[in-house]
Amino acid sequence: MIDASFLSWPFFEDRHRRFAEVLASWAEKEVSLVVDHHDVDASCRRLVRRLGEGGWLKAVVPQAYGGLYPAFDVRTLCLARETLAYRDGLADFAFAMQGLGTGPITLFGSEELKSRYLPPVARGEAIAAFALSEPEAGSDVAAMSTTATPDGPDHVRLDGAKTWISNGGIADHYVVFARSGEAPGAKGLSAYVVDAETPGLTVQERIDVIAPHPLATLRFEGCRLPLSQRVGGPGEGFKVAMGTLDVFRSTVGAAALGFARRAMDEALSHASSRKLFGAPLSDLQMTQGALADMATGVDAAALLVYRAAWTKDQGAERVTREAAMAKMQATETAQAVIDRAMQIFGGLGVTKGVKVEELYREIRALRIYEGATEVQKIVIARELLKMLEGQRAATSRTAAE
Ligand code: COS
Repeated sequence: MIDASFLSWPFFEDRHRRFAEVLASWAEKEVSLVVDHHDVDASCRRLVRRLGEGGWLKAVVPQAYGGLYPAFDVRTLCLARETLAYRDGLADFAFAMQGLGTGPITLFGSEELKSRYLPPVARGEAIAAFALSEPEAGSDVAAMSTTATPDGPDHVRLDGAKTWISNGGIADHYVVFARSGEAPGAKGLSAYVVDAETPGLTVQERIDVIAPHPLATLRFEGCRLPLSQRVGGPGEGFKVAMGTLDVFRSTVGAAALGFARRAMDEALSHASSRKLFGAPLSDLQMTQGALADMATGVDAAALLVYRAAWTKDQGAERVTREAAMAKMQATETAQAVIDRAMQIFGGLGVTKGVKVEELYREIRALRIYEGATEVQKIVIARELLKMLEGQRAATSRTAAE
């Protein structure tokens, strides 16, 4: 990475700086040995195993279950995703899904679920997944229609479909959200851990996307589960989903930063070596303007990502607004930075096999998954309006006293 000066920012401690440096050199050596973009299933299985053997997946679970720290250290998660994404999109994906796929268990699961599911994930011996989206409910989570119906005193049965499920088809277990019916809308959902081999769960279809990774539609037909598989209380599924996304949305921003920094570095080295009109491309002021805009955008996005991560690590109960800002700004900026890098590369930039072409495909989904940019705008505006409401209520209380 040409400019790693952000590591000296006060958001970080020395343990973070060491983590990022050692992971960067590990990834430089290891990732290309195991990644084959033409076989994403095998690549992700190998990546999870290698990340586990390297000890890197300890960052996604708490210390008591084989992890690094007593609770999530969001700065470590962000640095891991940024560093891995800089190297390769699939490496970031494999790491991120181990975290998102067990995040609900870490944050809301019973002791029994934690001890059963977290240690193998930290060792890279089990693959995790998070199944929230449905064909008719992606952004509008409360509209989901997969049902969890009581089946005897201690069981539920799941019926419905989940789609765009990352690691669908290769995961060993899924955290699945379903309508359990305690109340209408957001208050009537619950979350369950479903083992991949549970009868009634099938992979209906694999989905191919512009930056391929394991992705599928899952079908649940009379999929019977003991209630002990529920994550959190009955009707708490929406809170479980949103609480998990509050942690992981900042990390999506971090992955976008990794892609953007790589595009920046590719553009810088190309612009300084490619000759045009008898001089390096980087001598042209238009190129310099582009590089300056790219670098400034990257730093601004990084400040928002690490502000959100630091705020959570300082003990904030919710970082809904900060995480939404970080995710939105970093993914949108990364898309623009990569696009400009491609422009600097010219015809070479759109050529298959060239890194900026890969980055151009890799970044696109990040503006959509874990809450599209438009959803982040709704979340940010609602949080601001809530603050105003709180302030008005406080003012009228003071006036009444
Ligand atoms: N943490 C804890 N609780 C939260 C929360 C959070 N981050 N966000 C909302 N809640 C609570 C609310 O406080 C509310 O409870 P109260 O009524 O007791 O106040 C309840 O959950 C319902 O919230 P809200 O009214 O905001 O629900 P909506 O259905 O209107 O939510 C959005 C709308 C768009 C915010 C939500 O559906 C969302 O984030 N969608 C995107 C989901 C997503 O990321 N999809 C991609 C799939 S993962 S790849």
